Amino acid sequence: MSVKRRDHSHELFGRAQRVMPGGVSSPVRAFKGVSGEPIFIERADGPRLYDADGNEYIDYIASFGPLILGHSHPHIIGSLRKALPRGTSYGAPTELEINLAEKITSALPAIEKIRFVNSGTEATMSALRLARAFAKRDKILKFDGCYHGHADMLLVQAGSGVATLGLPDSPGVPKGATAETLSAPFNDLDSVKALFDDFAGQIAAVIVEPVAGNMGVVPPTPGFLSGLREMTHQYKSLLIMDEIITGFRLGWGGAQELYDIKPDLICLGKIIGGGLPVGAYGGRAELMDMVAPIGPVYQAGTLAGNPLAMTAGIAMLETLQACDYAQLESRAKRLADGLVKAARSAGVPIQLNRVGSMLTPFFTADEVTDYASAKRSDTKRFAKFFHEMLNRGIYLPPSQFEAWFVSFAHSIEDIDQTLEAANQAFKVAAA
Ligand code: HOZ
Repeated sequence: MSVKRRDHSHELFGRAQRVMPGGVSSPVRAFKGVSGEPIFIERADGPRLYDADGNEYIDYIASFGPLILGHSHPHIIGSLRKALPRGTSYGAPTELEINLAEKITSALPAIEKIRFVNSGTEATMSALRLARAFAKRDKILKFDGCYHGHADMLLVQAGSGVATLGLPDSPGVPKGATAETLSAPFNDLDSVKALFDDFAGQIAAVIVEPVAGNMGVVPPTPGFLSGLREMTHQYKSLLIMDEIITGFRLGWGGAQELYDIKPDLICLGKIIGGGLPVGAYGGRAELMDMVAPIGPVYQAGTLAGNPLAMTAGIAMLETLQACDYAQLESRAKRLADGLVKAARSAGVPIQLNRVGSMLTPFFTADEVTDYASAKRSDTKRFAKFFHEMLNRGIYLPPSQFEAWFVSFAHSIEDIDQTLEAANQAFKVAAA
């Protein structure tokens, strides 16, 4: 499956750049983190993407996480086909919202009530507004390298595209917007404690990706999440888990079940929309009932609870509920183990971080436990590896600081084909 030419993609990129900044709708996709030009996709099926020149790739982006069943899953596409003739948006409630809300609340007991929004950015922004209103405090605490969307107050030491492009915290964000945002190193409870002591009675909430996925995959060290839970209780602050990536990916109960933590608020997105734009935040009824129209905390959206997104989300969760996450785990482990072996035999030092079906090979010999250690990776070598893989028909996230996602659609043959390519790619990257 070696890739031949990308003339049509090149032509499309030229057109795209004339009318869109960087030719893309979201920065990481522009390949700036690996140089070269983005590939324009025409269609996708199962674990595969097909580009505008007819080249085929085994995909490990999965739309940056949502497509845990692979592309164009028949139940999701079939449900959307049936839903389409009924209209695309009503600006009025539907039974679909109730059905999806019931599915989510039954899977995640910490969510008693949920509000649907259109993106992860909206989910975190709204959850933080609610937390501030509840706690009657203004400060929030996040972690370096975690990314919770692009709301002004959260663009502080952010991961994802900000890390990929090596940007300072964004111009255009007024100082006032981030003045109440504190940031601590991930996995560093002592720093969190110090901030709680320094800003006693001022921190409304701690927001965390339970498994960081936007500086590459960085698992929580044992005791980190439970330590956050204890400390937030002790200081009467809320714990917000951003499960936009991990929700329904690390298991039916997400990271909160895996690590046995009950957060106050949870942010969701990606998988719960089945590949359509969606976000959600939820938690205890006492908290959620502070949201308008019952309570005074305002938050709204024209396309929120969109019937097509709800339909795709329901179909996704219906299918996922019957899936065996152990199978996904074993495929991801096969890939991770094979990558370590291939890198070792090529003499390329890597640090492979993996939790379930999320993984990142960091191009460094040292352990990666936080943003500072992630940034010590050899991003030039990663870029070389990335292009060698791409030319062999393997589509990876175009950044050292994004997660690879294994889906239920990846077969053992797909994984082994990927490893064959990796064997060669590591050898070239070693040079
Ligand atoms: N923040 C997203 C990945 N972590 C970017 C998604 C995209 O570019 O599609």
